[in-house]
Amino acid sequence: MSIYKKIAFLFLITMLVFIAAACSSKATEEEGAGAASCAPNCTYEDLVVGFLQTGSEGGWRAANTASFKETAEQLGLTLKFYDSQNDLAKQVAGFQQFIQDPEVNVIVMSPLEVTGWEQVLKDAQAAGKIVILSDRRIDGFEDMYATFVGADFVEEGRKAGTEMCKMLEGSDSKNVWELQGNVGSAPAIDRGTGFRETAEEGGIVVTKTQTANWSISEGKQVTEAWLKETKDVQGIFGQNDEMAFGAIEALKEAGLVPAEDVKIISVDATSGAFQAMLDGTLNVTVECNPLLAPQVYEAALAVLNGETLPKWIPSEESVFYMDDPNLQSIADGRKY
Ligand code: GYE
Repeated sequence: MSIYKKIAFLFLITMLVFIAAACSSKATEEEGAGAASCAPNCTYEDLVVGFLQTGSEGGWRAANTASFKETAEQLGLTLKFYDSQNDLAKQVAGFQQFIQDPEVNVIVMSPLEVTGWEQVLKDAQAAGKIVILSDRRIDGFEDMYATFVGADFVEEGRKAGTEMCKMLEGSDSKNVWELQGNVGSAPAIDRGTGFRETAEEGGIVVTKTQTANWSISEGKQVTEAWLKETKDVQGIFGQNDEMAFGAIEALKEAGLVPAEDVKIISVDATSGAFQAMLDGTLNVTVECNPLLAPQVYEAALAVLNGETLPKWIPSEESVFYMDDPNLQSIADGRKY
């Protein structure tokens, strides 16, 4: 074969390789952040998940983090775990880090706040990264993430309001104090909205409300400060278990009997809440399920294989009561 024919042949082969490469990357771009080259037969081994956790603010978060780490191991997928230390700027920086990471094909985020995500979502889409929200929603930009796996926080608030109405039925005054989660977060905003929706129907007045950042110590400090002003309170709504535990301590030190003199409702239903109910200091806990990883990873694999999912995949939840005769056996059967 003449040298010219060899050159022409080599040139032809090179062109074909380039065209093939352009086609495949073009396919992924066209499908946007979705189907990977292994689609539709990707398996969990093909998943490399960059997970942006909020931080480590309590029992619920610890169970949620364990769910992601343990389930990743069980399924054989690669998990890159990023602790945002409850700092929004750190969470955004972690997001950018995963966008730059060529190995990561799915970014899962538990957003600290509902706003501030436009630019990184655009960058993730441009980089062909699949984005899934876990545990907490954001405001808008639904076309920029594949799905949200998590609870209906408004409904959790409604459940708490309904239970507080039942307990304060017949009470002359119905003054309730609310301990909120971190300002700007979906659970803090939505649980407050839902609680007022049903509580006000029962004549409840939320006379004091303030963030205690999901923590026992701040829940105690805030309640102590309020008790110095007045003891005219008939109920306390802790937007999570830890803040309610803080309020319980403050009430005891102020000589009031928690769950009797003042009715107390929390959200999460962690093992600590069951212990408080068994101790007779917490009346009701509204469950918020932290074991979200199996649903999140299932969604991630489906999108990696090119499927389109509903924008919200709700988690299953209940309500638990101090005066439930089966409380001990329920508590014994809990995973968190
Ligand atoms: O209720 C609280 C945690 O995002 C649902 O965050 C979660 C909340 C949970 O700090 O305990």
